[in-house]
Amino acid sequence: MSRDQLKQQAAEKALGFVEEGSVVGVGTGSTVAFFIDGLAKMKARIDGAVSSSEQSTRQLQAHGIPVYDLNAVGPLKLYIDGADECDPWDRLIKGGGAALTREKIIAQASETFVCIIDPAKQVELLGAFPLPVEVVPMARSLVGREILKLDGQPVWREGVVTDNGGWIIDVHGWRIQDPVALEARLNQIPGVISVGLFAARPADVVIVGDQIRPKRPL
Ligand code: ABF
Repeated sequence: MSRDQLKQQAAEKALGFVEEGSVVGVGTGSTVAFFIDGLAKMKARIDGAVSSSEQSTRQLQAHGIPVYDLNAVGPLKLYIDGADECDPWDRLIKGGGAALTREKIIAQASETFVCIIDPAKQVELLGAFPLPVEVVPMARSLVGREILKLDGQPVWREGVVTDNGGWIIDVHGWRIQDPVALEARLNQIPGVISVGLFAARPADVVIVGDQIRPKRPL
């Protein structure tokens, strides 16, 4: 089975979590694109969506699914999104698509975060995928220097401007033993908008292909 087929399987399985009449939190990326296509087939049974990116908003609206501002709908029951890496405790690296800040906001606002991935995203230790950090543009060099002090290698994703007007630094070279601590540490650097580690608030459910994956006890 191809990677795309495995992504599509995970996306279709996630449709089973969608409740009648609800507003669904929707992430970003190629796996989520399959989910949005599936959601379109049941659009008469949902109220609408909150979207984590302009890209997903366009796809949702093209299917005629209403997209709401998060402020207008309050806490959500469900958020569905992909990831770049997922460890055995459902902690994630996200942000390869540069949508991490809105993704993090919606994840925090949601009761259940269902992460949909293909098997290649599963790792024992986070960090082989460079960790995205969104920064206020004027803080790029400052944040880069702070990351160097933590033995990371910051690489500016030049030319990319996020939906929030931020810039992205991808941090190479980390093998992340304590993702909760690193997330908290990076969040303290002035100019950091958000960090692509979803460890303090990990996924609640991870679907790999067509399987709901059991979480390893901490
Ligand atoms: C978003 O899309 C991200 O946070 C992550 O970077 C990416 C995963 O993309 P894909 O599903 O295309 O592999 O959810």
